[in-house]
Amino acid sequence: MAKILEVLARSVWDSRGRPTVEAQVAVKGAGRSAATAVGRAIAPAGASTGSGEAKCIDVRQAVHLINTEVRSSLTGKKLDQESIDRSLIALDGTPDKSRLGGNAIVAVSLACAQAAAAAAKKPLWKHLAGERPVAMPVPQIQIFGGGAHARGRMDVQDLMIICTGAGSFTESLAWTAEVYRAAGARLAKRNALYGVADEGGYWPAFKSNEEALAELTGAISDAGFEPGADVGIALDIAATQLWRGGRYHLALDKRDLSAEQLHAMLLGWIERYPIVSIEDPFAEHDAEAMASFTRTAGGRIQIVGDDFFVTDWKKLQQGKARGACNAVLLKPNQVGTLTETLACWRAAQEAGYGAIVSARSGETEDVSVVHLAVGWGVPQLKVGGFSRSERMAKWNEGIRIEESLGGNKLPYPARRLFQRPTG
Ligand code: 2PG
Ligand code: MG
Repeated sequence: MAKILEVLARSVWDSRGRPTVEAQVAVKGAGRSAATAVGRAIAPAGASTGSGEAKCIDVRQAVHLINTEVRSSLTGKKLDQESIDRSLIALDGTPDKSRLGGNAIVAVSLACAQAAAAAAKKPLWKHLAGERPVAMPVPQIQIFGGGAHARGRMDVQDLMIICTGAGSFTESLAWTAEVYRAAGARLAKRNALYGVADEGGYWPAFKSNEEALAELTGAISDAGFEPGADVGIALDIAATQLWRGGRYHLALDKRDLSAEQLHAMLLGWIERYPIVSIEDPFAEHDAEAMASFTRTAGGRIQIVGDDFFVTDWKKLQQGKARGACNAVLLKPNQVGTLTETLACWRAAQEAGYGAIVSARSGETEDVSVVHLAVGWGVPQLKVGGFSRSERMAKWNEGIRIEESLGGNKLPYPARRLFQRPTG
């Protein structure tokens, strides 16, 4: 097994122009004549974060700690992901990763995986998959951005599409391009096009949250697709952000809703629009509302826990026991290490939950998340919208991976995952 020669870190810039941590790990393969290899990874950053997430620390401090403590602890160690991640957790020594920082830890953990793949002369997805056959994940792609990613211009954070009828990852992107263009044309016609939000979806000026759903459904039709059959809608309500004094505050709609009222509103939306997935429909602490909504709507649509699970396998098991959600968002920086992210994906499989590997609203050119989804066999991928190069770099990496697989892959899972019962 390869050994770690050096670990170093630097401060680089993310898609919001904020500093973030890049880690670089140099390794030497087994055997005297083995060459050295280098892996790099950059920590992303969320804007709508769950309170249970690994805590990020000041970037200068994180870089300093990697260049000192982490370097001396990992140099000379075997490049075994689980034991590296165990060392990082032990070295940090806190329950929320607040000493070394979630940002330092995720950058080092991922850079080690990239270094291992480079030493094996394989792309990361192949290094992770080994001999297992893989499928391409189904993208959730943002068309309109709101919430914390567009200064609260609309309350719902992500209005996304899932090309449920597409036959491949590459075809999903081609369909998305049509819908994205059609949505832009609709907004321009109404003078409601205000540029793009943090994740590359349009920053819209709608009069109500529901108007955004109607416009998105219209854009799907304008692009020549049948809403529901070809292209479905996925929402991230990010409801933790809406919680004010015991109610859900919808500023655009000038309404304060109880959990029961929000439940009824979402059911109405599911009736009227081709919604196939809703993420964080209730706040992170509102397990009862989440379970009740899952009982009512979970047979028809995907209900995803993001802030609600924070990629923590224990929280997922508790959620399963209460009947809350039927899918989980997997964000490596939410929990800190790759090993813990993988543990959550394994717990999801055991629980019969769906899963989506997700990027963050603050991103970079780092495309590792695409490789994690393919290599681990996670069936869905969410990396934001259809503009801004930190997003497009990831979609384009998926195209390259799909092309490299040729005929040697498992069936594309879109239709299997999202076939809605008819009638
Ligand atoms: C989310 C993510 C991505 P953030 O809530 O799912 O859309 O946002 O990275 O700001 O938490
Ligand atoms: Mg979310």
